[in-house]
Amino acid sequence: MASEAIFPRFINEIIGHRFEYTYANGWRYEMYVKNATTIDYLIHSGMVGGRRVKGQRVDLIALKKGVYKISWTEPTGTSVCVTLVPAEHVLHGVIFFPRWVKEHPERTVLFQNNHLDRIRAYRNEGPTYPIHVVSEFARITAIEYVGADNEQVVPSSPG
Ligand code: FER
Repeated sequence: MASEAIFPRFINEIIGHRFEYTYANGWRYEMYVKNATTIDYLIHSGMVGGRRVKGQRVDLIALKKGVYKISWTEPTGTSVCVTLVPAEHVLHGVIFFPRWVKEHPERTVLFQNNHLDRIRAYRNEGPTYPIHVVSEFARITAIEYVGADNEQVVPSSPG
């Protein structure tokens, strides 16, 4: 991918970090950048508060030193694009929720890794449209370096 060729070395500066942040709408999230292609995360509050995901594949790029963009599509069909400027404790997220998640957010509030077949069945059932777009800035309230590929940062859960 062309974007990876521009600032490959800067990507190493975000890998292994855990971020806590609160969107302007009050939604509180925690994201661990596990490696160059993977995040784990917890959603503490908001429309899908209580949701937990390990091993989400993402596209991670650096626009320049200190400015990162992480984009992905969930098994739910939800797509997310988060731009982070850690040094300024700020990020911006755009979340594109399929209609079924907007109508039944509780169906996605679980430790997703234990329920992938059910989640994919919901996704395939839909409805997908109209997409519910949430575009918000967030304040980063905590940054911690915990190292790459650390499975303890976002632990598995029975739920
Ligand atoms: C984020 C915004 C949205 C994020 C995750 C999501 C880990 C995921 C939403 C969903 O799965 O419904 O900043 O960070």
